[in-house]
Amino acid sequence: MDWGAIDRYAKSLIKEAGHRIRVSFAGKIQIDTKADANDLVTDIDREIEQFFISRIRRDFPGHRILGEEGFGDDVRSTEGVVWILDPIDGTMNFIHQRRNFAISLGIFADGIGMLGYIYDVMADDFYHAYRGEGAYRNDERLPRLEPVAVEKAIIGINASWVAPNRYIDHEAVGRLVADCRGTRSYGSAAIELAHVAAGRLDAYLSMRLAPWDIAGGAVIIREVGAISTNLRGEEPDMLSSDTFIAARQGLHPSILDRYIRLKQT
Ligand code: 2AM
Ligand code: CA
Ligand code: CA
Ligand code: CA
Repeated sequence: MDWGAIDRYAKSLIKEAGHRIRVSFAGKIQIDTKADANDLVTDIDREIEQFFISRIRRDFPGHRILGEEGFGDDVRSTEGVVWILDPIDGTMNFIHQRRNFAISLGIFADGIGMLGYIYDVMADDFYHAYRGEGAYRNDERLPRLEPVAVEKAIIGINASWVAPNRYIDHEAVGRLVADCRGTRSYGSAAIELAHVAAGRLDAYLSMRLAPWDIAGGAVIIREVGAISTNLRGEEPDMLSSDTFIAARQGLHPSILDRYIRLKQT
């Protein structure tokens, strides 16, 4: 497999998709809901996914595509090359803020993350990684992350964690929020993972993420020595949704051991 050629192809495809998204703001965007009233999708999410899929199918007919909006393949195994795509991660930000959303793509071979991309479209920040070859922001190498203690960590976490919820003991997480240096919430899993990779966040936690939310970011953060797992400490599975944490080494076990009490769901 010529991963260098696939890497160049994926980068130019993502840049073109980003351009299409920016242009879309000139027209009217149609907003629909999915599972509930706050689960939003637009015609642009669908168009961008279809744009990727038509190109990848034309140029890499042996590869499969797993995309959030469902235009790709019915992927039930990790065999072969699988492109895992979120055409717009942070759709609510896309609609309400017109910024703070990203294109996220991970390219996996037999379940191993080979290439990862996060494109913060409006900031024009492009993050990429090639397994074993390091992670980059706008072609500048990101340094390996040093360990940090909870007391000095900035943690990406949604406010819903500290209200009673069905996934975790919110009082234990409340102690994490109190003990750490500060918390942030950006509304795009991909952008939060890019911040972890770049050292602007020390950890990011989510109660429920899908493979397309994390596929690109997982490849990128691994290259700077950070760890991503579910909240049981297991490697993320690229075929189903689960809880999620990405953090620097050292911080990852201390958060899970000291502050995360999962409910039986
Ligand atoms: P989306 O914008 O692509 O839907 C918001 O906090 C983050 O969670 C975004 O990355 C968003 O991705 C993701 N998200 C929203 N609803 C989700 C769901 N039901 N399952 C998994 N991830 C979700
Ligand atoms: Ca969505
Ligand atoms: Ca997403
Ligand atoms: Ca999405």
